[in-house]
Amino acid sequence: MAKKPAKNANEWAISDREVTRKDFPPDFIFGAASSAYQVEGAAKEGNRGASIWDAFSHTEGNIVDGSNGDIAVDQYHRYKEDIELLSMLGFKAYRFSISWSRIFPDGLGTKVNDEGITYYNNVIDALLEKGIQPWVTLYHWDLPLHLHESMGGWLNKEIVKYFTIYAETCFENFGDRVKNWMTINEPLQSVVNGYCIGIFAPGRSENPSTDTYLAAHHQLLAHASAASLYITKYKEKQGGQIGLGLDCEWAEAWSDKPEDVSAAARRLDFQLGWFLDPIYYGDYPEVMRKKLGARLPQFSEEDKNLLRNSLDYIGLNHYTSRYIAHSTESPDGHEFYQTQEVERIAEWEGDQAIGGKGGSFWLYIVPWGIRKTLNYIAQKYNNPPVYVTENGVADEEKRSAQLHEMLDDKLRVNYFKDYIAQVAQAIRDGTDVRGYFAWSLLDNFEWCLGYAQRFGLIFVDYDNQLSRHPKSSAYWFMNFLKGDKGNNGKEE
Ligand code: GBH
Repeated sequence: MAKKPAKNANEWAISDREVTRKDFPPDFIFGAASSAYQVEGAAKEGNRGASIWDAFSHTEGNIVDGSNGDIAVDQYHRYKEDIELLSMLGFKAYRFSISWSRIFPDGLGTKVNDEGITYYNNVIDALLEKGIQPWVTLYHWDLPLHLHESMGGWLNKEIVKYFTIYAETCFENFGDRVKNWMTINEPLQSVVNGYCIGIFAPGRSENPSTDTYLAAHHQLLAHASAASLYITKYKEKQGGQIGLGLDCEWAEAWSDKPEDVSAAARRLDFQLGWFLDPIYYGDYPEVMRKKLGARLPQFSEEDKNLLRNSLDYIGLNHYTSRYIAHSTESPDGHEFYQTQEVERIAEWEGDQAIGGKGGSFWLYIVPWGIRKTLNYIAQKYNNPPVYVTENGVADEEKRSAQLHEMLDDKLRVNYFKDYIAQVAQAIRDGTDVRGYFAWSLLDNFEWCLGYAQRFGLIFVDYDNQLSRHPKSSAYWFMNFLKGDKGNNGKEE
């Protein structure tokens, strides 16, 4: 790319003063997030069954540093210490996921594993004791291995039934205390990386042009089935809410040319519309239907009814943004972008980029992108309640760094300040954003990238018994949240 975007993103820069807790309504909820396979460890304890991530990470060549989540950061044994840290920092919510194969080791839903129930009961009770709301994700990518091996996992429609049994078991056992549920985290990442590119479990890329859309279709139906069950049978009694977690990069048109403008719109349809249009408008976005034809599965009338109103809120996971240009060539090099006919541009002309570089090759720091994404959701889907359920950045790689250097994470402090200021701005713009979760409480197992990518507010010393050390960003949150009464009442 030898040209510059016509638009100057800096027009979206806002105020020079630092964001404060008072820029948000008193009942706005601030929390930190994690997921089971990334933090729990204890892979063979508590009668837990294997998941597709155990199999995938134990296959040579799949994880950059050859690691796996067998021990992870051992939250299974250290949850009390971690909850103590959350409380010290002043967070009022903790988003974590339940490992399906701890509840049903083979996924089949015939016999509940009591040890799994006990573990999550302990976590939930320990959180509530500290006045921290448990935000529970039912599926954060760790499908019981048996469901994959015996029936094809997400490629088989039967999975909807098993997911619903598992979800109901969770509502029944935990719903007296858990008031905030998320069915599935980032279906897009799990199907594109798992069934198209093959860099996530289950590591398939054999039929990218069909499997990807089929797996997503079944995740949507599983969401709809579990969420409508909750809404009709549990919501009133238990007084909670249920949502779906979607990841979205902001797509800024590369130029004002109509083909770039429509490429950017298409990109958003392939990220968010893929999952939200069926829920809000009863079918996949028109542009997906046109480009994918018969490769895109169809919804029955019954599916459509279940999907409609299957959400109390949208969980938005947002990290970064890209310029989007029209392209039939797919320099990104794979099926998924080829079908969309888009090119994602982060850097051009050698020295120009959409934003500063975070510690991961894929993450550019573009604070205004979160405001635009939130405003886009409000405008396109009639201003639904949204929680930012993940936002964060990895540390810069510092190979021989001393502990004190790793703890002084200025890059992350600035990232949070700037992104959170843009969330406040989105609220002033009129969007219904109700909460924000930092990813992640602790450094953890970053999927195919292993342990080298550290997203934590709290440093985990992998060379020293997994000891926990809050980084500057953790203390930034502590100051920011001072005096936060959370959902319990008025601000001081
Ligand atoms: C989220 O995914 C996940 O929900 C969370 O579990 C994860 O830890 C967090 O973000 C940070 O990544 O191109 O081969 O390097 C966000 C989507 C998926 C984007 C992985 C970056 C890198 C895969 N991320 N992807 S690769």
